Amino acid sequence: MHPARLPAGFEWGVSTASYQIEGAVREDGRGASVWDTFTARPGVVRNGDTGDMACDHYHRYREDVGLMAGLGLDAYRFSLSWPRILPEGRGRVEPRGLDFYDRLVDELLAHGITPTPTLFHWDLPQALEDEGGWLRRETAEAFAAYAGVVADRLGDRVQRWITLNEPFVHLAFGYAFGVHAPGRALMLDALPAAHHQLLGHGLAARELRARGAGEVWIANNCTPVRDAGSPVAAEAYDALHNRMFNDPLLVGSYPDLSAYGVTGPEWGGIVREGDLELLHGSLDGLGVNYYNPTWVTAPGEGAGLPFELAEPDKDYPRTAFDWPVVPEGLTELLTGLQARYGDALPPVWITENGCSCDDVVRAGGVDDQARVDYLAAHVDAVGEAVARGVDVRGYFVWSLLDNFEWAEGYAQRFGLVHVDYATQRRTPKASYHWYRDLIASLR
Ligand code: GBH
Repeated sequence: MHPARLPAGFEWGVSTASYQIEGAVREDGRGASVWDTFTARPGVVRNGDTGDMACDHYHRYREDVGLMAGLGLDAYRFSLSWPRILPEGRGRVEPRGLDFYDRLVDELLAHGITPTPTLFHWDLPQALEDEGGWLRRETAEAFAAYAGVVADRLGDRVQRWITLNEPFVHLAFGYAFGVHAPGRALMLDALPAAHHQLLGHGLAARELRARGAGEVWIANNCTPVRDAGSPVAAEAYDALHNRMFNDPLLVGSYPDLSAYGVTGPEWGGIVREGDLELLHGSLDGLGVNYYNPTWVTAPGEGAGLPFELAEPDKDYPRTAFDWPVVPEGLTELLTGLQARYGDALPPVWITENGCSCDDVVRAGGVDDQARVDYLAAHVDAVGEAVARGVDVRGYFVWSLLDNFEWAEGYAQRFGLVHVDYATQRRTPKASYHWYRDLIASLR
């Protein structure tokens, strides 16, 4: 650890997302989301798990904020369930949905924790999906109206907003491969969902700013790309995963995908006049979600994509999810962003980082030494990036609690706090105590 390398005022946080923790999916007038629909389909989520109950955070948020206070956190990143607030996606507002987030924000502020809400973490109102979801421009407009409704209610106490979580992962898993909701397998025909999400970000940023709502960030999943046999394929992957979601916001253009035989979102009038101007410069902060690098090689015959994912070149340790553990990848990622975007790169927050482990539950507590090692090494990697001149302002662990891990259901656990789903009992793990001590040692 090199805590001295982290600037004064560096923020420590944790992240969660609405569908993954809240439960209460049919309470207080909440409308259905695409994840309610998707999890009702047989065979798409491990063990048939759903978010119906999840961590029951909707009813236990006070206890959960207490756990955050015990960590000594500066900030909490959570997401708002759009269909709790607008059950049909637009139009009629459900006041009980807004009331929940109002209470949560007040509880956080009472403990000195800065609320850092994300407006969209993948749980689109089903009513909007029925109209075509993010494949349609109208969804971006509905998103902006939703942002305005939320800012009108919370903007007096919330001063930073994250518009979208990982538009790349939502595009790829939800629309291109169909392993997440809404379960569409459109491959490259999914690309309009990239632009419409980003447009939603831009339109929402405008609504937020019109209400004097403080800072606007996005949380992009970023990965350093490693060439495992084809430099062109590696470049193509970097363009699709990273640059497609950072370039329009930071330099005002999409990467040239035609170089890789891909028709970009410019195609067929998806990107309209004025869109790129709206996106360019729309960020006050860049949220970076980092898990691991990606190894890429040339596509096989008829693959339909300009790359193929490859195995790592070395025997890296693996998480319980089998993801390679490569902390230096985070330093490489951050210095790479700085090198690519220079002065156009706003301050960066690591808005997610963490791992799933084979936690050992004992009478006296939960042993998750692998998570402690993972987090310590990644915090150190952030320190190294700061030492090399990258303006990183904070670090959020994914996640506070074990929770609904999308297609893996409850099988993968990412929490600093163990959740016994049968009783909803929360038990802080060794990593919780480690994080608390780290934060305290840097005060
Ligand atoms: C995030 O997505 C989400 O924002 C969050 O909701 C989720 O719970 C959390 O991370 C944990 O999954 O095939 O070995 O190269 C993360 C997106 C996409 C990151 C898959 C890691 C592949 C690892 N992830 N990726 S590997």
